[in-house]
Amino acid sequence: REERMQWWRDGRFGMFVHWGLYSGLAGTWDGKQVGDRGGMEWIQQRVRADTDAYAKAAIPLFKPKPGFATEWARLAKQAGCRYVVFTTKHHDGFALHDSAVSDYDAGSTLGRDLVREIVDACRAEGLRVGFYHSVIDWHHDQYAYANSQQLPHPLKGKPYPNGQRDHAKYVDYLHAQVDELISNYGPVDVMWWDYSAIDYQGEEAWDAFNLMRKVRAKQPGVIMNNRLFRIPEAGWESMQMAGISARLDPKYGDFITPEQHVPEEGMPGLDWETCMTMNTTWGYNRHDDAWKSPETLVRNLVDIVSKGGNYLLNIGPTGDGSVPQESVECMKAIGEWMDDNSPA
Ligand code: FUL
Repeated sequence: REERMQWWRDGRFGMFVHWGLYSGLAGTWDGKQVGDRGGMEWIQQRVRADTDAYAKAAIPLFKPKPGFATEWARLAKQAGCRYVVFTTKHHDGFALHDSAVSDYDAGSTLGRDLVREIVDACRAEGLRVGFYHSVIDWHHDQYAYANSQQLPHPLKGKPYPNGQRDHAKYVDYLHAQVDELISNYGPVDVMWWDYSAIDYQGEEAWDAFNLMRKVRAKQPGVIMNNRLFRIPEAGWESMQMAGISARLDPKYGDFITPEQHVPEEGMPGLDWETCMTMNTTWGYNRHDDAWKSPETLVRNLVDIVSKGGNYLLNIGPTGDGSVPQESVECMKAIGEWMDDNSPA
């Protein structure tokens, strides 16, 4: 474990990318602005759309331009990132690779394998690559989920709030797609799982230990986060609360993932990575103008690194894969700061 963590501990700074069907919708539904704050990768939920209505509206707006991935990879490189973690599938269920087990994917709808394009572009810049993969899936017909449920516990009223489901079928599907991802794209450096509900997690929900075992069998060097589990032993509270002292039994993952905050005292003795947005959304929202300044982002980076953590800073490209200008400027400013402050 020490050995496989080394590049990541040394790397310190990574670029997160949230990109999928929601990116094209850009925070607008049915001609109306959905909101100017919060995670717009959840737009399907926010407007309570079913997967068909969502797909119908979003697919025509998701039009990746040629070479988009090279732009991302160069930006990450220029900013001083050592790795890129991107959404292979978010909660909406749309997969960016060419999947044999689904037609809700880039292969079937666009005739492209966007995971391959992104992986190739990152490797060309010498960056390590991680897959964010959602275990939540609002598309799969055997996934137990109800659109009318209150956030943030989509599975309240489980086991089958939306009618009897054969959950084992969803688990097979999840494992099959993950197998494609770990088999067909060369070395995968990080598996970034996302995420488990309080009463729906781990073994019961995802056959999680098996899933982790299968990934490790094909990718011996991979490191994985802790989000298949939502228990104290897996450092769960650290996701939402600042300043708590977390635990992480390595059987639940290699690192802890505080979201949108920096633990006050760091997490002594543990591997942790703060993931953060540059405005308030992960997936692109053209109405969100709450951008952090480059100074704030540099200060966060310094703060995190001085406390022994990693910083995974998010960009939310638009439906054609362009990076918002504000994000480009922030990333470049961080890169300049790095250049000015690294040993010659
Ligand atoms: C959360 C997700 O629900 C958000 O949409 C985002 O992906 C964030 C990094 O993790 O749990």
